[in-house]
Amino acid sequence: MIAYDHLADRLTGAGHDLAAVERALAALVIETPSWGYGDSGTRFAVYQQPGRPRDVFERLDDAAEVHRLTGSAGSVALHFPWDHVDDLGTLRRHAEELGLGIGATNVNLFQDPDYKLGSLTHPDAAIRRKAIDQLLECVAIATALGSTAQSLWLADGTNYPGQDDLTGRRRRLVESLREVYGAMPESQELLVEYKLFEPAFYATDLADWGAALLVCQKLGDRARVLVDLGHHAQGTNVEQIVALLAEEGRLGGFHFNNRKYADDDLIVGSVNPFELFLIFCELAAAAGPLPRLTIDQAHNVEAKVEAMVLSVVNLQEAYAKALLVDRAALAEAQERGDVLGGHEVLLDAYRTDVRPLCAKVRAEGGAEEDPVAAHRASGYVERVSAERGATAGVAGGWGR
Ligand code: RM4
Ligand code: MN
Ligand code: MN
Repeated sequence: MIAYDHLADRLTGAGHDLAAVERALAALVIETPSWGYGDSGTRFAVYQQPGRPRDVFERLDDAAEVHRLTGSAGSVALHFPWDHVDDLGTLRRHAEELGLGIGATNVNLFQDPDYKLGSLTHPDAAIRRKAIDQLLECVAIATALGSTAQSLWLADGTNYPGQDDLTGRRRRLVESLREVYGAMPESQELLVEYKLFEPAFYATDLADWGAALLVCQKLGDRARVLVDLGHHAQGTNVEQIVALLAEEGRLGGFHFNNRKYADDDLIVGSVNPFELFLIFCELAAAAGPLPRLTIDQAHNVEAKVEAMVLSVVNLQEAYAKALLVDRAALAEAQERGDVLGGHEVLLDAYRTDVRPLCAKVRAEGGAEEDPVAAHRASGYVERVSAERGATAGVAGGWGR
């Protein structure tokens, strides 16, 4: 606690309302992805990990462990049909018993062979019908589970100029989504994700935030854009996109991860922690509550629960630093036209070692001061490895 007391003295002395910062930090809710606990890999190989969950119930068990350690991961995003169960009531109860909420419902429109040339934009009306029906089924699943968001990422796109009509695909997309949006209950929002490329390599149907935003504006107020940190061109200023969407009231949320090259799904904050901090600076500055914050990482060689724990810790620290930005000093420097003054205000917050603060908030909330060390010492992986055994052919992710 010496480190905390020292930090608290310094921050209080600098005029920060430490209690308010701690309250905001304690209220942080991160959704972790069910698909991040199961098998995943690259197109070259899928490596099975010891203790890998065998079904969605065990994926939720792993998510509960991440929440127990960090205190901020109390919600789980699901992916269908990867998380398909015959009885949704049992799944909902299992989550409740673990103290978890159900986050966004994600639809998988990218693995059925029928979707090879697209789903909601497919040139064949019968395939579009199938994709729309699948989305409508997800709306019903979300309702049964008490989920308040449909999260949509489309793999739709073309590989060659001339393969399909770009305007036609756009029209089909809007028409398909209008039907889905029209069927969604008021309690659900539609999150529209975009991605520059992959699996399509010529033209992705929802390639950027502008394309996603236009669709949302056509649909209605409950359609908002979802920003995945791995889905932009190199060098894109993501925090500026965040500021713009927030200002327009169309920032639906995030898929957090980090990347070096493309959609690498690395631990959030591991490669570019400064970008993560700047994103949280925009979130902390925007009016209203935080948008939906979801981790979207499917790890290949990292230990999955530990990687998720570290991701949540990195998010907590980025948020804590953003809460420590001296907003008055920042505004004053900007007003003065002091180019480096504002920059230095941000750097001062970014360079603050917030680990003792985050540790204290976690401990007060019943979680762990050092979640990664506690996880390693807990024997969790060894225990679930013994319980779950090495089962081949487990569904629920890329490995299936
Ligand atoms: C995509 C995208 C989606 C996720 C799938 C598994 O690249 O990020 O959000 O559901 O991967
Ligand atoms: Mn994503
Ligand atoms: Mn992705």
